[in-house]
Amino acid sequence: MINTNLKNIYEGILDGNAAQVASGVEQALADGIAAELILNEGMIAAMGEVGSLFEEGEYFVPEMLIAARAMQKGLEILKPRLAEADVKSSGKIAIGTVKGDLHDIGKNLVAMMLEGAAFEVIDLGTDVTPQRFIQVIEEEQVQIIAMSALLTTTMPNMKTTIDAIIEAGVRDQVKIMVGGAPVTQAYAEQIGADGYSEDANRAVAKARDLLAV
Ligand code: B1M
Repeated sequence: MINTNLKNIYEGILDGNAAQVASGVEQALADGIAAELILNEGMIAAMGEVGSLFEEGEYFVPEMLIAARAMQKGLEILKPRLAEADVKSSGKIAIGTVKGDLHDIGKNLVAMMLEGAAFEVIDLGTDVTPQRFIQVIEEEQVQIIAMSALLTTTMPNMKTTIDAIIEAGVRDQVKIMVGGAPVTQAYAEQIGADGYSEDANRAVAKARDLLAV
């Protein structure tokens, strides 16, 4: 840990202390630490540790939940710094966490970075049904459907959604991108997605790639 503020952010997330995370992020930005470093070294690293503590039986769902709230608080402050604000729209994307899955931090991060790269983003939230994805294709003429999943048990709902999109006859109207901790390039190919990315930055590059912008 290279800096006291990053340490405060990291520990604030582990303790679920949103106020400590907020002040840590503000102070780190004031000290000139790059937003991406704060995100990766302070916040994402801490959530990784929260996951490990959960696996080891040291943390339970309530601890994960308050850690997630503390991270969201920090992300709100970081958001304007992560967005590099282009003027021209790069394209229209609907993003959501698939049915049965309530994890939204990674999805929010991807949405934030896409907005920062001037994509118009429709955030469908969590636990998004295949029908909702189809509705947004039909009603909003989005160019990309972006799906996130954090659970091995909900990952198959990406395939269910793609199958439903094909069934609805709208598959050729959109590109489909997938991501989330258990998702891989091989899985994306297996279920017929057009693109996969392992993190939010690469999601922006992939979206640009898919729309050739
Ligand atoms: Co849960 N959870 N959780 N959880 N949770 C995990 C995912 C888990 C790995 C923890 C563990 O065991 N180590 C485990 C899953 C195991 C598995 O499936 N193999 C797990 C479990 C088991 C559960 C429950 C089942 C626990 C229970 O109830 N017994 C339950 C399920 C609820 C449900 O969804 N139905 C549950 C609940 C929760 C909370 C609600 C308490 C909370 C979520 C709060 C919220 O999101 N608002 C929570 C949390 C916080 C976690 C961990 C600790 C952190 C997740 C996170 O936010 N990471 C997680 C452990 C871990 O990940 N180490 C865990 C930070 C975030 C920035 O990373 O989301 O991976 P991530 O996003 C990354 C990339 O994946 C990528 O970009 C982001 C970074 O740049 N990415 C995309 C994500 N989406 C993308 C989409 C793209 C491209 C890239 O294109 C479309």
